[in-house]
Amino acid sequence: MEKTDKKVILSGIQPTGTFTLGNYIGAVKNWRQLQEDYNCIYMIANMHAITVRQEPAALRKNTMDAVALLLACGIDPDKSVLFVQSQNRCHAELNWVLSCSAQFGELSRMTQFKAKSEKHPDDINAGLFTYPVLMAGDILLYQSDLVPVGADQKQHLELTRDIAQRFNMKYGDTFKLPEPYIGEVGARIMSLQDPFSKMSKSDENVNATIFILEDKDTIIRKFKRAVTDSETCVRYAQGKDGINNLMTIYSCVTGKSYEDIEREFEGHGYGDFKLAVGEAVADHLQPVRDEFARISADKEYLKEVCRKGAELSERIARRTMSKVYRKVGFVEN
Ligand code: ATP
Ligand code: LTN
Repeated sequence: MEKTDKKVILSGIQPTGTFTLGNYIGAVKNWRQLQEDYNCIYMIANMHAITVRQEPAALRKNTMDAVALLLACGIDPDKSVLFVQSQNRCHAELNWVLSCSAQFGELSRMTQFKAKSEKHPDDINAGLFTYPVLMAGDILLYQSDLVPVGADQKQHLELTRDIAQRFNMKYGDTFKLPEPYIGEVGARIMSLQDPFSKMSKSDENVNATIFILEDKDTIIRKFKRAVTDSETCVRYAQGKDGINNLMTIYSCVTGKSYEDIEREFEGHGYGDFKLAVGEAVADHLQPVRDEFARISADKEYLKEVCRKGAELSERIARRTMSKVYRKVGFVEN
């Protein structure tokens, strides 16, 4: 880490449960590859997670499981900085300063805020509203060049740039403006039960979501039940949202193009195709399951990874934080 000729990548994931195939394809799978060419910083966003109600013991367990899962997915703590957000206090500090630049109007326009407030009408807390400010701070603390996320986070990145630009105008050049890094294929994996909504950890219908630690039989069963259409031909086309989603998933885990897939299943029905997708996904995820079982048993190792990650990340973030405090006119300690 910290070779200055490489660009800086930062991304985060919330410890709100086992990762889904959407998280894996849309985010984590790319994170592993990016480690080779960039200075990567990956964060478990546990401060974001409490914007919706969490059971404390479950949050604690999910946080350590998320660290183990990222390691199992190939994030290497010797190549990247891997840390837990709450263990580096710069995130809370920058959040406050930036919240005095972010505008009520722009935060009101965030679609994730609208969706989550509809989903939790009894707990529309201020943290849910200012969630994107905390996220802007995560990114700006590391002077990040690129932020790999799924398509659902694009609006938050645009807001991050707006906040950074406004701060730079007001106080002088402080933050680098980050660019989103959104893969073309797989940026939005859809629910297996409703191809118009994204696959999500918190979907109430268990058949809608593939969790990456599920066993092969469960994965195949869920794919067999996936919603498709009334045709029988496997092809990527408008109006075939269910099949398009399955083709995207198959393409992401096998590396085959849509044309290859259409050719492979010419003359076959949806049943054969769904089975093939289920098998390919389960086989692709098998090493992750094995690694997770191995790594999550070693609690001391996990704690050590977190300790080292917290120290390294705070060392980098503190530089920006000191600059910010100076710029806004806070007196020095
Ligand atoms: P929740 O359902 O609890 O809101 P989530 O599944 O959206 O959570 P996050 O931790 O918010 O998960 O997101 C982690 C990363 O996974 C982000 O980069 C996000 O863009 C990406 N991601 C989430 N869902 C999908 C999806 N269905 N397809 C592609 N990428 C996704
Ligand atoms: N909100 C993000 C998680 C997240 C994040 C970040 C992603 C928190 N901080 C900083 C990229 C950069 C999500 O994926 N739902």
